Amino acid sequence: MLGAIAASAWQANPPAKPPAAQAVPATPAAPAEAGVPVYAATVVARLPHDTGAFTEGLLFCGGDLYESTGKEGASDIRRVGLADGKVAARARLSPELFGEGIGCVKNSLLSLTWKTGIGFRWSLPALKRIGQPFHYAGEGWALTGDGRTLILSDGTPTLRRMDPATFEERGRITVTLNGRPLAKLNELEYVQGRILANVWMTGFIARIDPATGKVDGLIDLRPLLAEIHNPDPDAVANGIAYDAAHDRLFVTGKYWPTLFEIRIGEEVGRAG
Ligand SMILES: [Ca+2]
Repeated sequence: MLGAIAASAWQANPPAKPPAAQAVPATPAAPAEAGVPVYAATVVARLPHDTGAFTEGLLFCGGDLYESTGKEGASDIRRVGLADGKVAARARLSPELFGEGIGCVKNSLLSLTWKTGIGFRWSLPALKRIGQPFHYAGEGWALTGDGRTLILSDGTPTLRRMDPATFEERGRITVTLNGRPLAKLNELEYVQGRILANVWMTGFIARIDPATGKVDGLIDLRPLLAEIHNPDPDAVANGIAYDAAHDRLFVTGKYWPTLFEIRIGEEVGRAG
């Protein structure tokens, strides 16, 4: 069972204070085995990935795969060949900036920076800077979109909905796992009505219901981490991209040699 391992990671977060209205349950208590299901990541295909990429963002936009990478002095945004993993086009950020996630809006990209509160827009497929920079409060970790708003992670349990045109806040989602706030939500991907989020330093993807913020499943990437066999503690799982046109889901990580196409497989345990 995965419960003991998962619990040690998740319970580092402070317990939630349930609203008063929920203090007296209106329904019988859940069974003792309650806890969100943990699913295997079934590998469909293995494709090459740049082992020099400190992956912070990964997505398809206009049918092409794009990736953003971090680190001051080495941050870039790149169009990547899916089959060969090679960089087909690249835009570099100013060396003082630490690049973070990217989002797709009308065949353009928006990119974040970590602690500098500044973001940029890029034309596709040329990856040329367009328009003025935009600004936001707090840290920038990752972006994804549901077709109406962009969804921003910042390392806290709160995901913010941002206006794709103005980047003003339009709403918030507080993410909880088994009733407790779940922090360190990192790279994001909106897939068929759910938000998938790498949970930094854990080897799990959280599957989040955007209507409630509740995690309704975890995807176990630890076998993939074991396979890539990189002892560097920074080589975490980070990067989820959904190719909606072909219903394909891809994951990778920082400095990983492999981009995995996966399917969400069978339930292998519960996270208590
Ligand atoms: Ca993504």
